[in-house]
Amino acid sequence: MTAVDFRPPGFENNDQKPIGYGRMLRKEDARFIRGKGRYVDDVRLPGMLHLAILRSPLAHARIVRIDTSAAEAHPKVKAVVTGAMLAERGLAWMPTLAGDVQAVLATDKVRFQGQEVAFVVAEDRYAARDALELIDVEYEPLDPVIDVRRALAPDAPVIRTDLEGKTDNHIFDWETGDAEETERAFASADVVVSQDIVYPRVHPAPLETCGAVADYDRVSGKLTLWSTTQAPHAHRTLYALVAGLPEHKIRVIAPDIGGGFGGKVPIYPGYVCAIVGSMLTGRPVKWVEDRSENLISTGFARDYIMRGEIAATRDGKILAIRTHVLADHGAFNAQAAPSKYPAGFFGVFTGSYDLQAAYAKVTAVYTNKAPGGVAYACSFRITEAVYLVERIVDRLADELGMDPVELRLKNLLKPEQFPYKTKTGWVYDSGNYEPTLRKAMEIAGYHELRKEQAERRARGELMGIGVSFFTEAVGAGPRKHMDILGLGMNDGCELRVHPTGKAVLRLSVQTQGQGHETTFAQIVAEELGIPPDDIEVVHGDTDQTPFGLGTYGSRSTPVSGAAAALVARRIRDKAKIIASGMLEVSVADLEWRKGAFHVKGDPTRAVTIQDIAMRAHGAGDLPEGLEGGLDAQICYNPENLTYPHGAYICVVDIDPGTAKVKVRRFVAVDDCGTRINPMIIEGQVHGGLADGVGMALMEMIAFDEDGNCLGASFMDYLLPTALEVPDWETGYTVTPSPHHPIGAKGIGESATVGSPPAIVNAVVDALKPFGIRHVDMPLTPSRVWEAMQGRPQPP
Ligand code: MCN
Ligand code: CUN
Repeated sequence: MTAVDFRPPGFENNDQKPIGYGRMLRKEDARFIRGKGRYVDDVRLPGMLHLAILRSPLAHARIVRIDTSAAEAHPKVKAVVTGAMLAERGLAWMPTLAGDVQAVLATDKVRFQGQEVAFVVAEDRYAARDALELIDVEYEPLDPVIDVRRALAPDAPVIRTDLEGKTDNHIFDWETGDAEETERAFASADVVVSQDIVYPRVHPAPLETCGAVADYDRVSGKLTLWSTTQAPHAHRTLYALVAGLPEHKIRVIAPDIGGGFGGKVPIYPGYVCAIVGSMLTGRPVKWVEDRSENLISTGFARDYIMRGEIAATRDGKILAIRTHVLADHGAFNAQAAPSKYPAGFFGVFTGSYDLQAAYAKVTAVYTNKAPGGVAYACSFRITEAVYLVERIVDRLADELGMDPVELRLKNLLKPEQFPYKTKTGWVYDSGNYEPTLRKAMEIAGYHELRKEQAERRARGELMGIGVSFFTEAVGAGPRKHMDILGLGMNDGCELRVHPTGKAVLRLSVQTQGQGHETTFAQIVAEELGIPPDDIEVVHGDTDQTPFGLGTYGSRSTPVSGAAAALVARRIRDKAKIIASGMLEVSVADLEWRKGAFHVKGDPTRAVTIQDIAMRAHGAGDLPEGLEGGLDAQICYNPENLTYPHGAYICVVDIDPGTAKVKVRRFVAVDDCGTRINPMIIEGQVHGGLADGVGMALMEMIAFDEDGNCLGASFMDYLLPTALEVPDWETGYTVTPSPHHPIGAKGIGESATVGSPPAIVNAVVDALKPFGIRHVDMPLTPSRVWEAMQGRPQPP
């Protein structure tokens, strides 16, 4: 056996390693670009029936009577189910991931427009939809609570009359930091700035809406559920608890997912309806919602009304930050955040700055709107936190007459402060902030831009430059601090190396477009020297993968990525013992290089991982006490979150005649530690920046005073297209995570988190000549125009 100079295909002519190799194409794209992806709606089973859901036209009403007889008489209808029927079986309510309950089908009242009231199972999708129109529901309209500020008024109608003893719409108060210390810092400050800031309700709006195919086998008692889920294992346990079925009788399959963005973390009534439909009819049942249903009923994002306050010295040293938030959770508290974090990770609102004190209070309330709250690349509400801090830091710069970059540079945490414990108890693992901001300034040509702005201003043109700097916290666990409904946030991972040295990696996380089949193969390739193409990544099927909590909060790389590296190292440890036997040297005389164990000091003697795999499974002897095979399994419990950071600079021009904002340039410098696949990272960042342009300039789920959703189609809910976004200018720095085995931090939500404040800061900067200090998102032409006219904004 001689040593091969291992380089995976495509790497032969360079010294690149599997990790960090820039041109490693995505393995999954072979099927996507040929139209061979398999989504839930592509699942077609023999005898499959179709389910459609009747939704409430009213935001708040008592259900007086439901007459389903005409629908039942429809020749193609197999079943019509109401909340009352579910209630008889104890299935009318289901637990939410936040520990609340949510109606599967309304029984007593409807609580938001679009709420599920009844469902029909029919021979085809059209018949199911037609039959919905034959269901006659008599509603007694109730006063809707739409404005979150009104929800807490003593005379506000109580929405959750189903909860025993509930006499108001209050959900929780959550506090963090030290109120008194913060008050002292504010009292000692030269300058205090406060600002009311609204982060509007938005929607992740993935291309693929939610759906499920349920197939309950009455003979075996096994339920198979194909569903649009970001967390197959967690969902399975919830179904087990609701349906009283053992977990091994439930198989949850998440096939290809056409975008999740957090909207596919919650369990929706539609999934449960599909299961009930299949159990009732004994046939497979498909439910796929349409675009309007998705926009009005599945998990929204944000809806935080924030008051931010910042205290500083006259020369620009930030002393403290304080905030009070009113959080609109809709009719059911169904946000998906770790149990001990009812406001998600909003506690990182102190951002990237060295402060003396901080305090936040979040008050969450019920309103007659759709449930949700944690979605749209939010990193568990860090989007809201970063927007708050980056807006008030800009307000402070304005108040002090300082350049926003100078103010940030003066207050950013210093590299020697890491690991840094924030005033609200988060331990930032690593960071080196100033070079990241300097790099963004260099790419942007910041000082020249300021000169150009001055010249344009003199000519009456409206040009703005906006900066944001963010620190994220991604990769939930560890399990002792973080769980979802009692399920600890750690991830299983299994690796099997076959006799020929090919491998199968089984993951508990679930890709929705992030390219896991490629990047996780790269991690194992790096650790074991097996080419990425020889490593199959299996995920999204509870029968085929070990238990774990799923993909959201950019936790896949920090948690499952670490698990993949460590499970590969476990195999390598065993391989080393086998190699010592094969080479007849002691383990201490071996060194690992490029996919092979080499005898130290003798370049001619080595065995590759493939040689070792064959020996592990082969007929030859293995060292004393060693079992055959080359498989390993792990359950990785992260020590801490990872804390990526980034510096963004945006340049906008505003048409003084129409108030239309154009994003002229956008510079994004991200630091996600060790970069596994630079091309995929770039794609993640580009997508998140486009999200940011959408939220900053056009996206909002609005309601009229009766609670009618005004964003129920893409005519009303605007998404950015290639026309509205500039050519992104990206850069990066690398500050590895000290506790992650390969130093990687998450990246999947960074750009969505970091970009909205940069854009809004740029627009407000452009509007400075008008004396404008803040405009709430979305910065549509009409809002900007109103602000330019000095008219107050809509609440
Ligand atoms: N990556 C890398 N090097 C790093 C970090 C990440 O190469 N240092 C790669 C990863 O290996 C992975 C991708 O970048 O292929 C994203 O990794 P990570 O940051 O771990 O995020 P997740 O895989 O956990 O994805 C979740 C995140 C979230 S929470 C939302 S919301 C979001 C996002 O991903 N939804 C998306 N990006 C999305 N991208 C697509 N296409 N579709 C979605 O639904
Ligand atoms: Cu908050 S959206 Mo992502 O965590 O699935």
